[in-house]
Amino acid sequence: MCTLQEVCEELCNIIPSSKDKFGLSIIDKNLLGDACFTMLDIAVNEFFSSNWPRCHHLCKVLLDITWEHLNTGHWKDVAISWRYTYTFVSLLKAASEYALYKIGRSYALKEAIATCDMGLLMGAPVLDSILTKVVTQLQRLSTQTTESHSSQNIGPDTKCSTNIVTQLSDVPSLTPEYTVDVLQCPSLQYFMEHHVLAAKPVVIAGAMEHWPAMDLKGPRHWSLDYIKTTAGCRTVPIEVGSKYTDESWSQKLMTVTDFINTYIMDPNKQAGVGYLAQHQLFDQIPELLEDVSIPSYCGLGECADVDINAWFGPAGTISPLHQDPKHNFLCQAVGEKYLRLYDIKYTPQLYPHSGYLLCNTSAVDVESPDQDKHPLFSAAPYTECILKPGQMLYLPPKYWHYVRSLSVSFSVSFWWE
Ligand SMILES: O=C(O)CCC(=O)C(=O)O
Repeated sequence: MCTLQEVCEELCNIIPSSKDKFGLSIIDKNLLGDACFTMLDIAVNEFFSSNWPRCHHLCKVLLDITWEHLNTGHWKDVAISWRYTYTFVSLLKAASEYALYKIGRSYALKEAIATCDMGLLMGAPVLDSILTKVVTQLQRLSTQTTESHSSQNIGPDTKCSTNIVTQLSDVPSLTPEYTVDVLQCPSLQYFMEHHVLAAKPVVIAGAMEHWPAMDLKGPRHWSLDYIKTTAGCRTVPIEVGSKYTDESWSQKLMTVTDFINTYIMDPNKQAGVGYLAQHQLFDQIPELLEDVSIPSYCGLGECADVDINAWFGPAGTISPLHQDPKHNFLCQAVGEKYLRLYDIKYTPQLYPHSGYLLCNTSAVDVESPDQDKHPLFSAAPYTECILKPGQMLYLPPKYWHYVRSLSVSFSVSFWWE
């Protein structure tokens, strides 16, 4: 038997201690309907009675029902109450799984971590982002268990750190007069005047040297072992296919370790190209945020919010020519990327897709354009660069950019306003 008190203590007492502190009142009862809300109410009662198998079973049913609502119509039209429900139920299910793990179901700890990740990916934050806190603690407990097992089995010194192999492939030759300027840590004032106000891209070098992720000898250097240890058991969305405009492109959920083994380590690319792209990994795993640093230039923005996204993948990932609404620093932590850039004034020569969803994306295959379909494209002036580790590219809002990785690569983008 594992009591509610034990579960709550091991999860750092962050789970509310009684039903009335649970905060279910933010859910619109009418929207959920009587049957669904009653089932949720019973699941909470079972949770507070430490009836783990029953609570777990009800949560599975509730997540199935909620999943249907989350996947009907456009994501932006999904009522927030369904997303709150998904988060609350994920929390109950993860805590029940932890209790089941404590009474002998050894795989249930991994399940609890995956349950929290699904809640983080599909739900909406409740109770002061409780799922992030719970999963951080579950991950800590899981790492302690793994470490105690591996020290029993192989001893502490047998672990070696696998640096990410960043061999380059298909490197394009750049035309010197088209290459983007590279500046060594310009002053804020110079950067503001010559790049932000002039809406002109620039590569900044020497401004990422203090990142723990970049410190080859430090404990937080982004080796494969480090990424697996810090994030390996976490579930993330992976884009599969060479680019998101292809018919065969799809998305799937997998753990970071499975992603690395399948798409980064396999030199034959049997599974095709997989890309952990535009994912708010640092919100999901706040520990990783300690490895990077928001570029000080973002302080020039009027709004303090900065959207941080991870872009981790093998050589050959392609982000088709597209534009984003905010200022961007694309920071290269591992490996190299080729970028082709077009000023917004050349938009008519770039053939944006028609239709709401892809109107920020060009229909042109930048490195192999179809002259018949897109005759104006080849005359559009552009600049280009190969972004190297430790360099960050500034992109003004709406500036068109095409990105192809030349090696295994990990970039972090900072979008600011
Ligand atoms: O690195 C990539 O593949 C794309 C990055 C990008 O489009 C961005 O940061 O806005």
